[in-house]
Amino acid sequence: MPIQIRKLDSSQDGFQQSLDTLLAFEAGTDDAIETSVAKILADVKARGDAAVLEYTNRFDRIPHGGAAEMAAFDISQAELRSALNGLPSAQREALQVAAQRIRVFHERQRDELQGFTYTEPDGTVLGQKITPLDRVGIYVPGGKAAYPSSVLMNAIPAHVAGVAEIIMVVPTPDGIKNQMVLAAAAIAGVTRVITIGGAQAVGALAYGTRTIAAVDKIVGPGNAYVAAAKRRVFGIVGIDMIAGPSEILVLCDGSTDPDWVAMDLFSQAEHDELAQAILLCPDAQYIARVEESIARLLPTMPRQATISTSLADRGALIKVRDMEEACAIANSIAAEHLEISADNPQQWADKIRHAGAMFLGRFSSESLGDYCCGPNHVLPTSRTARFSSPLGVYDFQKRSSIIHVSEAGAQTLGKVAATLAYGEGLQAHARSAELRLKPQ
Ligand code: HSO
Ligand code: ZN
Repeated sequence: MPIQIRKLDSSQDGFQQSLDTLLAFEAGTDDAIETSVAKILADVKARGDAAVLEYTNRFDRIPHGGAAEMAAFDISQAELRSALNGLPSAQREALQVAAQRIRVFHERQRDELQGFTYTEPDGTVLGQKITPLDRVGIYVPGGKAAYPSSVLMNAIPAHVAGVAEIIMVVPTPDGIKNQMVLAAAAIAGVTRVITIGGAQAVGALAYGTRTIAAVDKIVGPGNAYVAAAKRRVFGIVGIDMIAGPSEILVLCDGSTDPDWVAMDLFSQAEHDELAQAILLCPDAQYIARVEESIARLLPTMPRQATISTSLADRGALIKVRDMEEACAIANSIAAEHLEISADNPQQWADKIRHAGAMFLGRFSSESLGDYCCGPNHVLPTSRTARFSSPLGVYDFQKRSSIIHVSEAGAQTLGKVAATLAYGEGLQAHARSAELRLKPQ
């Protein structure tokens, strides 16, 4: 069966329009979901634990007639530890290596983000102080998209930032716990794990209940209900981002083993039917070889149904004039992940302004970054890399301005402030500044 993936050529008429159509993606808002999320949130706000209990027992089908107490949904630190110790040693060690590398990268990020002060000649001191958030909530999906790697990627930056309390929520439909997710929580420095999920968990974290303290920010991916709930509680708490489907853009000079490129495209396509995998290459013959690799390798993939839908609906193999043009197109796509599979990748990376993460050279497969290189795998999707950044330590910190005016400083600044305040018609402002002026 010939593989369905669209082929485009940048030199052909209508290319720009085809590209625009390919990239157009808007997460639809569903009225039914919005209505039900609004109701759940209001209920959790009004009735707290009782509502969380009811929704959890109903949606996650908790066995034995339903837990009667919120405490039954807590997973103890001892259980987290035993999940870690119970893993096959290869898995345990892989998680530990990944966690350590993610920690090292994020510690570097923290160290780059120090506050500052400076002193003016009259003794006035100005500065910026960085403080970690007090308490954050990490949402971890249950079921199909329960990724232990995402537990590490969300919790470690929070821990490195110095957040005192990291509360993880993870639904356990039918009471089934994902041991690797619990093990990742044990490694990442999560303070408390609660087996609740959905909009009710987001509500509990945002408003607080008798047994769950309200957090300051909620991060982590989730289904449409969780995304809708995060949007609604934004403002009461901070949120990270609303992540869209995964994307990979491979920019290849035509000399990488085509099987490698095909598998890299699959690696994101296998996440989701809506994921997007695109190749940009100046060599038409090479594109034909990648197509051949795709056709040969696809039937070997357990997730071939998801991959082929993703490739057929949202994928593309694009012939470009040259690598220069490939970079220009890559900038307009602003992909979540950009692989530059070429000799001397740095010369092309220098031209890239918009990408969530750049993978340089033929050996940097995106999958390595998804798990264990160290940089975060929570990245801006759906072209938002034009204005936003990977999840990082900075998402778990905030800044306060420091202003310490000397007596001499108050004399010069007082006159400036008073003049501007009178201009704005704000007498109290003006006089507050003037009271500190010494009589002439
Ligand atoms: N590629 C995903 C992250 C992930 N991959 C988790 C495997 N596990 C983010 O776009
Ligand atoms: Zn991935």
